[in-house]
Amino acid sequence: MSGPSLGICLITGASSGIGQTLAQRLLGRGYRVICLARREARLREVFASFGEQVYLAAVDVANTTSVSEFVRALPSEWKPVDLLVANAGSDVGGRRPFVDGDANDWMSTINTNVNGVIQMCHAFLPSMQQRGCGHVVTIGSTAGLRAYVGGAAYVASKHAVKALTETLRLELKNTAVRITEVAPGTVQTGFAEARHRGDRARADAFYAELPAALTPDDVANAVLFAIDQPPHVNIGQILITPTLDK
Ligand code: 8X3
Repeated sequence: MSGPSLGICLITGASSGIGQTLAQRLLGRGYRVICLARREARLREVFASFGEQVYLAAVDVANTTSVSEFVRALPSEWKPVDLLVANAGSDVGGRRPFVDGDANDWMSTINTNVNGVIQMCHAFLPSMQQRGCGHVVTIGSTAGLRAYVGGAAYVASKHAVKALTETLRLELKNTAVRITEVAPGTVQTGFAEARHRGDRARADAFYAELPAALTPDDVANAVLFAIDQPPHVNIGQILITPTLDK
């Protein structure tokens, strides 16, 4: 992906937060970007000014039918994806003790955060391997490195993202396809509000408790650093935390 050729990127969870910021940064560099999210109206609003440089699609990465229909409908000129960023993630109903939460919420988190990554990698890695190029970036979390009380499914899901990324790295050994996990600490986005089902006050209180949080641009910087390396350099993992919360 590095060098002069401007390829095709695909970002899941592109309608807000890290995904939106990263998509805009890549578009600003001239890449063509496939932006996926569940909220089609929001995608259209955010990326209205980018015309044919973007391909927008309403996709729920946790849903096998949704993903397979998207892949089938993707026009051939958009199919050779050079950079896949498996960013979509959620923690709806999280940050509470396991037994107090709803088992459906825990399973939904696993579906989005783990099965979503599996589906996207499974759909786009074969073409990268055949073409002998490409880069997969998974968005993990510090929750993939250490557990915390109230993390239940989210911690499990991000440990799985880390493990999946490491395994794929081994399986992609001796290919030119690169794979990177970017693992941020808390990033201030709409993530906490979604976790609390639109309770803005709870979300604001969560971020207010932290000495500082990361911004989506901080995470985008890490992704860009990984893809900007020369082709023989694979950045395996980037851990980013707020300086005051190391
Ligand atoms: C980090 C999630 O809970 O710190 O991936 O916002 S949280």
